[in-house]
Amino acid sequence: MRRGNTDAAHGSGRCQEGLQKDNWEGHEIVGKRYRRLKLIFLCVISVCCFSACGKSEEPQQAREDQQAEKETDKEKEEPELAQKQEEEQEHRIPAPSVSGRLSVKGTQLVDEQGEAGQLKGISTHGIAWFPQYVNEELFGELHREWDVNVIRLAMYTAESGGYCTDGDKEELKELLRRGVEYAAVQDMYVIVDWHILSDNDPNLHKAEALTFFDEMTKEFAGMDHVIYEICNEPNGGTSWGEIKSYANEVIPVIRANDADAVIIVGTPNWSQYVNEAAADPLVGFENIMYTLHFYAATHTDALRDTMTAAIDAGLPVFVTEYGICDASGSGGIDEAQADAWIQVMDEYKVSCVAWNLSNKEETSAIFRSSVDKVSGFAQEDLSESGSWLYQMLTKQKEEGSL
Ligand code: IDC
Repeated sequence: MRRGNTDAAHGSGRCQEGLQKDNWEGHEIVGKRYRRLKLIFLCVISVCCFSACGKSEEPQQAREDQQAEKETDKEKEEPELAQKQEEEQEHRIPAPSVSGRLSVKGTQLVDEQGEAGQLKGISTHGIAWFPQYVNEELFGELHREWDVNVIRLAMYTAESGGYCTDGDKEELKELLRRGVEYAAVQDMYVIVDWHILSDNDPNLHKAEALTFFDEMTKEFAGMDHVIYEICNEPNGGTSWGEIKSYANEVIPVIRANDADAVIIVGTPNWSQYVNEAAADPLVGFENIMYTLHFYAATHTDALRDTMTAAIDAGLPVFVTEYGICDASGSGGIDEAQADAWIQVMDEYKVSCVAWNLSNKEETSAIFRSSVDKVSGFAQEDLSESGSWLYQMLTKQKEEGSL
């Protein structure tokens, strides 16, 4: 307020001064001043007009820029959105960096946000026999190019080179450590599989299992991407009761070191009788899932029905091993049955892991037996099982390329 008044007073004083100079010189001075004032006035007006014009163009320009930006964003977002929708439709858990530690809610495997989803991946062959495929390049390639988000490390407990028979325990544990580390670096989940098979009953090597899981879970505690499978395939008449009694001893050992990692428990008859587990599940533990295995050329509707009935009855099922050939791991492929299995697993959001990551001369191996490389695979390096798996995982039904 005060400042305005002072300015006004100054202005009127200057005017009076100019009008008092009534002579030629005075006229001249007044004329000069008048011209100068006119010039200043014109300058001010043109500056104002110019800036006003500029200003009026600015929002227009900004609007156009914003629009263009929005359109580029939209263009960028559209494929991202489509991809997200596709993923949502597919129920795939992307990776540990996105989904964090997994847990079990009802019958479902869920991510850290509680969203249910599937893991899809590949199992190694016995790591004692095919250690060369436990390598970081290959794991990275499987994640990036095959959309694999889980690797299963199969460690046989019996057979030749088995952990509880004549295998080199330290070497085997070292392979597991490396596999767990490579999976972490390559942003995938990993299953540590105590692969009983010819040893039929997990109780046979229970003492060693207890020591092994105690040691491993101490080392891997706090690693969110590690999942434990405590007995691959009980068989040879091993009952659910016997498996339960083994699980009731092994699970507390794991829980003492890792309070909430997902633990997968095998079921009778080569992990097929999930109905028995559904009728009498383990009690008192969280984050437990139950194993079902199938080989599509052998196991068809009847086993699919057993699986869906068990899930419908409330059992969380994880298919930690399957093949699209017969149960020997060889023989012919049944693609129609394989597709029927995938369809029902997708429908029920059942996670699944294909057997096996090797070039062994058997149908279930995903690499051709003539191919010795251990990473950098191309389409022509894949066996029939490998091609099917690659196309299924990457959703390319036509000839895909690596
Ligand atoms: C098979 C391998 C084969 C190996 C054999 C050892 O493919 O090369 O000689 O084990 O006995 C399973 C088992 C899995 C089998 C697989 C195929 O979990 O170890 O691997 N299979 O027979 N259950 C059903 C089939």
